[in-house]
Amino acid sequence: MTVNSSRFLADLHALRDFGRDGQGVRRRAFSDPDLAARAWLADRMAEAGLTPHFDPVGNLFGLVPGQSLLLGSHSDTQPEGGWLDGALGVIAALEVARASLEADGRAISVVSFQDEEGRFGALTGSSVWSGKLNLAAADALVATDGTQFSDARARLAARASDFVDPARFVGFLEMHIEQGPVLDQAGDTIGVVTGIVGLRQFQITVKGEQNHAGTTPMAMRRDAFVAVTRIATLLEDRLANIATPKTVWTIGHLRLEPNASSIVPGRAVFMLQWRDADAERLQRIEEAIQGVLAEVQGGTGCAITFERLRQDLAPMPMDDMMQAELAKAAKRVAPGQWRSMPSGALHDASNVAALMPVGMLFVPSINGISHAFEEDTAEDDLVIGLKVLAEAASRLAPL
Ligand code: HGY
Ligand code: MN
Ligand code: MN
Repeated sequence: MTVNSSRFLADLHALRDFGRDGQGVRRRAFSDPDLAARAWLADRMAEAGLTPHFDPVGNLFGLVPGQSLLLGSHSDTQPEGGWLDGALGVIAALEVARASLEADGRAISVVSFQDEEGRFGALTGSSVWSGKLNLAAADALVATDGTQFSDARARLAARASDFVDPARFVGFLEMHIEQGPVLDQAGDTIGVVTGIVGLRQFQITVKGEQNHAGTTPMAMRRDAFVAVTRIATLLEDRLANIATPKTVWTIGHLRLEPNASSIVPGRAVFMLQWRDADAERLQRIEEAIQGVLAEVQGGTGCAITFERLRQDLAPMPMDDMMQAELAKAAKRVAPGQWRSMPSGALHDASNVAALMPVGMLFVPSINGISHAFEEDTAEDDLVIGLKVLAEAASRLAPL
């Protein structure tokens, strides 16, 4: 098959316009731009000769009849997202499937999973499709903006059909930007992914005592924000002898109440997530975190509780045969410009790996930036990645 790189790039730039904000994109799951993007994608799938199929949770498939290889990623974004995170894998999949149909080639289907970026849960669309999260539990998920998943997905109810049977696919390939600095710093173009990290996340609530910022002596305060800062600082210390240089933990969402400059904050709610490639180390970190929470509770007099958010995402190795086919294609298309490497970011491939053989390939992120409007990749690298994906898919897909 021969992919059409200008058509691929034109579709990629067209998708960018749904929710565009300067160089980046705001296209949260089930937002207006997301629904408009999915409608446009469904039309492009139909024009390509694929059958568009929305499932009950907003996953959009472009199907060929019978058994096929599934290619895809996600088209929703972070609140401040880059234009390529997810979108690249969806449009690359569309171009490869389209080119294969034009060449009467092998059977390739396409998917854009919904809510990979976790407005509601974590990789919500592929979690439900893969059976890791049941629909009722997903429907109960509430976004930080108060929207409930059941209400959000109702926006696509008119187009929703049943869940696609995973048994119709022989495997899944996802092309994605690296979202980190490795390829960019090494001057490589292709990463063949060996495995995807695991992730755990707590929602932590700190209850102190709301009081007057002028009349409350420091020694009498139960300041929720002070407790949060102590937790963050102690984590550095307590995780130092557990973590490796690849272990990460992040406090990325914090609500301080009542969030007023003359009031000692009485309540804080924040998300703490941690990631590692080793399941046992994820557990040890969780135990250390619980120790830190107890210690800070004792030291500040604040009541500190936690709730595990998002179903656990275990570290997931990529299929050996898929890796071998991607490496073979990378060797031919980008000789001396490729490497095998782990993924520090999560991907729907983690969930799909529970159902079928899965492989992933990366292209570089300029300066390693992602989950930011500045996210970008050289177009030549995007096209090289497309060609590697096409070559591997043409060998893996059924006739
Ligand atoms: O957070 C992640 O790793 C993914 O980009 N949602
Ligand atoms: Mn992504
Ligand atoms: Mn992302």
